[in-house]
Amino acid sequence: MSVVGIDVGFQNCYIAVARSGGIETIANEYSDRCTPAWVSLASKNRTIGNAAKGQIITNFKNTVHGFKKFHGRAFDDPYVQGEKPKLPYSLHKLASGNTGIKVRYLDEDKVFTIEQVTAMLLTKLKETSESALKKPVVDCVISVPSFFTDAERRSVMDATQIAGLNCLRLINDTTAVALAYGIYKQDLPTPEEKPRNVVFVDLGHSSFQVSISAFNKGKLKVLATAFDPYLGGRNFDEALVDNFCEEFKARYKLNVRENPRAILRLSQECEKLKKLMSANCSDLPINIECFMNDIDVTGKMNRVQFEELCAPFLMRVEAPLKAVMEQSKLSRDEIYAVEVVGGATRIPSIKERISKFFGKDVSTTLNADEAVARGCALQCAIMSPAFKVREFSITDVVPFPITLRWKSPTEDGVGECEVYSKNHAAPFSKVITFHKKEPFDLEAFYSLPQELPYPDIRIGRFSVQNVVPQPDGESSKVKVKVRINVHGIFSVSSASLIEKQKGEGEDVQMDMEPTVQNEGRPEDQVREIGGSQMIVQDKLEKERNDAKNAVEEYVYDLRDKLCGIYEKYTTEEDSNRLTMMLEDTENWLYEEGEDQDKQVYVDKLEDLKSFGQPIQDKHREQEDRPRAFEEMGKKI
Ligand code: ATP
Ligand code: K
Ligand code: MG
Repeated sequence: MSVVGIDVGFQNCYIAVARSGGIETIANEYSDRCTPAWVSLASKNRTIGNAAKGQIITNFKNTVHGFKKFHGRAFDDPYVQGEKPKLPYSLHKLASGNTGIKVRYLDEDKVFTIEQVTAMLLTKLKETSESALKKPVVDCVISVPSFFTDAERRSVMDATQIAGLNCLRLINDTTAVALAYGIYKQDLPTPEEKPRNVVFVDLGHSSFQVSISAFNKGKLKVLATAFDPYLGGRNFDEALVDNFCEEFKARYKLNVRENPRAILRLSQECEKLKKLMSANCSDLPINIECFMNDIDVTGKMNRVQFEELCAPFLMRVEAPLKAVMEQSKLSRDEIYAVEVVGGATRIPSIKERISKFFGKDVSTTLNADEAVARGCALQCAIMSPAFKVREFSITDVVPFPITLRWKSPTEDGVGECEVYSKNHAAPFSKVITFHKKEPFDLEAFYSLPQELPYPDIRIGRFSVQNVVPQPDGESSKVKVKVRINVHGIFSVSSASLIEKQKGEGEDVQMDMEPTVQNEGRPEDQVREIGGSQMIVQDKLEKERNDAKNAVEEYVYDLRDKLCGIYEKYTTEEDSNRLTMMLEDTENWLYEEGEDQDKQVYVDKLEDLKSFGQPIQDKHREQEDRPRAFEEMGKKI
């Protein structure tokens, strides 16, 4: 069993694994511990992660990034509609009403579901963990933002399935961080003592999350969470981009907005500038050569200007901090520490605002980039029977209150009740008792639309069938079990009819499977292209490329040697003929040989080798001869 934790960020993904030495964050094939959440589709293959990010300028229409918050969202959702004009790739409304992504892949127009795109990314992260652990990886724990709703979580779970992963738990980002913080702490209060309350703040590229956890030895309980699902480092990049677009328009008469490539390059430079600004107060330059119409552009900005420009975003930092404190009912002096993670907490004025609000310095004892992944791996280790790790119990919370409404065809009584209040403990099962004479429907939805990150309040519909009256014609008692599971997903998990027995007899319980009728998410849209087909395609493309490279390498190698070490083993005439052949092959590789099937390259290489090999053999024979003598000489 594998112990792997994955932080799937809006921008950056990290993987932590358990090895004998403990939890370790691992690097990908670029020796980079961060794998960008980018997927690039092309006419021959897909590239994912660092390589995909490298395609952004050349293949921008088919290079997909910033898709994390399309999970479970309707295409008509205001957020999706707001993102659409900013993206270099196209979005597409799926038959289900959900958001799909439209690209050219294998020379065809293709629409991928968001689950498929995330599955591609997860496949890459799976491979990276497999090469680090040198064994297959299936079991893992994956992080999601604490404000992810049922639909978003189900969508992420579908993606893990397509990628062939078995996600043991979807854990909230800030809860993973709390685990990474608490599990090794030796000095936590005993269970009888007052808990230690710690605030965790995660400001990533796309979102802002805050939570308060109460720690005692061996356990953590999340008290409250709050968030601004739309505040992140990207807002600061966008503010800089807007600023320079205007400036370049005025100074260079360039309409940058009309040129997606230019916008992408400017975004990259603005992000760099933003990061530099975290360490410098003075004027910092931005220079882009041949930006548009062969014009080089330059600009500059200092921190004061930056903060002024970003004031509307900086102002939004306080609200979630306030909200989380109010919900926890703690006073500021009951807060032991404020731990900050997430790349964007490096912005000095963000830190200042957090620290000012709590009246204490923020702590940066956790690794700002890797804490979430480490927490995920720790959770996976706890759940794995194969791995010994300190006992640690985690109680999380429900982010949004959930209401259940019931309806029968004829019996009057449409009723509803809130089954989970905000910050209710999770995971958690509840049994609700109904008195019914006939089958009935249950509908679960979020009670407070204004708190949700999107307008769709639906969670699911469930029907409870086979309900009949008691023999005496009275209503039957029906017990329905509802659950928020370890992933934070709601379900009606079982239903049973209690049959009253006459006289002294015990009541008899009859179990019934409630039928799930989840609307808005047809199962079939998820799996129309399995991940494995694409993996095979990638593998074929890699083999094809390798075969082509082998021809190229052979050409260069043999040409070098013909005027070097092979010179005395061939006649001038043969050597000239072969050199000509190599030159032809080289030209061919750039022309019609540029894009051939693997077998064509294999044959070509064989062909060249039939001329090269005899020379190479002769050379080896000569080289080996004196050595053979030497060895014999030694024996004698
Ligand atoms: P999310 O948590 O929203 O899904 P993520 O996990 O991908 O996103 P992080 O990796 O935590 O996000 O943070 C990335 C953000 O942090 C980017 O906006 C990046 O520009 C920003 N960032 C990283 N380093 C710095 C720095 N030194 N100064 C300012 N911003 C920084
Ligand atoms: K991250
Ligand atoms: Mg993050």
